[in-house]
Amino acid sequence: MHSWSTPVVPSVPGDGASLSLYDTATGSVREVAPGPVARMYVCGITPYDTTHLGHAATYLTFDLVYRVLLDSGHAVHYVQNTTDVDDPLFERAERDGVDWRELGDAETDRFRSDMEALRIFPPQQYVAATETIDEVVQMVGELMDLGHAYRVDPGIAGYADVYYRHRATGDFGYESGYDDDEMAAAFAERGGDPDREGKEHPLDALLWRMQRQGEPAWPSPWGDGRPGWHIECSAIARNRLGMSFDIQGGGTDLAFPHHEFSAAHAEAASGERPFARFYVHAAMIGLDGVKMSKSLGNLVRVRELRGQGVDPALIRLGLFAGHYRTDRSWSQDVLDAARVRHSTWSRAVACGAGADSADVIAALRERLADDLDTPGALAAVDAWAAATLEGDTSDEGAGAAVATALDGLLGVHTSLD
Ligand code: 5CA
Ligand code: ZN
Repeated sequence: MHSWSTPVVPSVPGDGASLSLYDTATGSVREVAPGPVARMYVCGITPYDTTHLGHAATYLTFDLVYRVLLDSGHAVHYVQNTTDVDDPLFERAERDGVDWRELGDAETDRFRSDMEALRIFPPQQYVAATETIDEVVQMVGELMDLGHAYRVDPGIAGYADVYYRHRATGDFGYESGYDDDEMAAAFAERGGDPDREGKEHPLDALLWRMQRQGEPAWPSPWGDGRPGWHIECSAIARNRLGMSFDIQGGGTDLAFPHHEFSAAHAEAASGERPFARFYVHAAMIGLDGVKMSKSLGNLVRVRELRGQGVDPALIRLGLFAGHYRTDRSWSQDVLDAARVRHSTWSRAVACGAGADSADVIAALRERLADDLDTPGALAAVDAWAAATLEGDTSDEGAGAAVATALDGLLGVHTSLD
C-alpha cells in the first residue's frame, strides 16, 4: 500500500543526542542504542472514524522518536500496518451501508492526509492486513507444526477456529508485566474472547477464524477464513524487520493483550527472543477526562480542526505540552495555550538576533533524547523566546538557527502569520 509523503525537514547543525526511552517490558528508561539503521514498528489504525487526536498523539510520539534518531545520525526502517479486516470495521460498514473495503480505503486516505498535514514521518512500508494474508497463513502453519496452536472442536464450538496456546513461550506476560487478574480483565475488554467454548484456556488467542456467514475469507490449510488480530502485526513486523528489532510502538491500550501476543507469537514461531528490544507506549488522550475512542464517539478529529483553520503546528504544540506517558485531555484551553506559545515563538524567531541559540538547541536535543521530555523541551524554548523578546540580541543568527531546530526536531514551523 502506498505510504504518505515525507515532510521536508532541515538537518539541525551540531550533534544530536542519543535517545533513551521507557521500555514497558523492563519498566525502565534505557538508551536505545540502535545499529546504523534503527528498526521500528508502530501499530497502525483500524480504518474507520479516523484521525482523532488520540491517534494523532500516538503517531506524533513516534514521529519524535524518528526525528531524534535521524538527528543522532541513524537511518530508520519504519513499518506500520492497517487493520483493514476486523469486526469493528465490518460493523461500521454495515451501519453506514457501505462496503467494508471502500470504508477502509476512504479512511486510510483521510489518515494519510492528516499525517501529511501534521508533518509526521511516514513508514517506508505501510502494509494492510489484507495484503499479508499469505504471511499470516505461513506463521499460523509454523505455530501449528511446533504444537503451539490448536483447533477448537467444531462439535463444541461450531467452527474449528485456530488458537494459540498462550503459555507456549514460557514467559508470557513479560512484555506488559500484567498479573493474572489484570490479564483476564484486559483480555476481555480489548478484543479477546475468554468465554469462547472449546478453548484450552480462556487467555488463548485467536489465530485463524473460520468463515462465518457474510464475512470475507481467504483460503488456508484449515479452510477459508481470516486472520486473528495479533498474528497480523506479529507476521508483518517479523517478516520486514526481523527479530529483536528496536522499537515496537503503539498506545498504552495495546500493551496487553495485543503487544504481548504479537511478541509471543513471533517468539514461539522463531524460537528466538525478544520480538522487540523496546516496547514503547503512548498514554491515552481524552476529552473532558474520558478516553477518546471510536467506540464511545467522543472524538475531536484532526480533519475537523484543520477545517476550522487550526494550524497543524498548534496540534503538535498542544499535544507536546504534556508528556507522552501521561494520560491527558484535549480542550479549548490546550489549543489556546498552544496558540499563545506559537505566536510568542514566532515573534522571537522573527527578531533575527536573539538570546544564545546553541544553548537552547542543546537543551532541546537533550530534553527530547531523555524519553521525549516535550514539556522540558518546550520550556527551554519558552525561556529563549522570553529572553529574546526582552531584548537579548547577543546571538546575531539566533532566530534562523532556532527556527531550523524547531522545524527539524519538533516539526513546528514558526512564522508571523
Ligand atoms: N489497528 C490497531 C492496532 S494493530 C488499533 O489499535 N487501531 S486503532 O485505530 O484503534 O488505534 C490506532 C493507534 O492509536 C493505536 O496505537 C492506539 O493505541 C492509538 N490510540 C487509540 N486511541 C487513543 C487515544 N485515545 N489516545 C492515544 N492513543 C490512542
Ligand atoms: Zn498492531
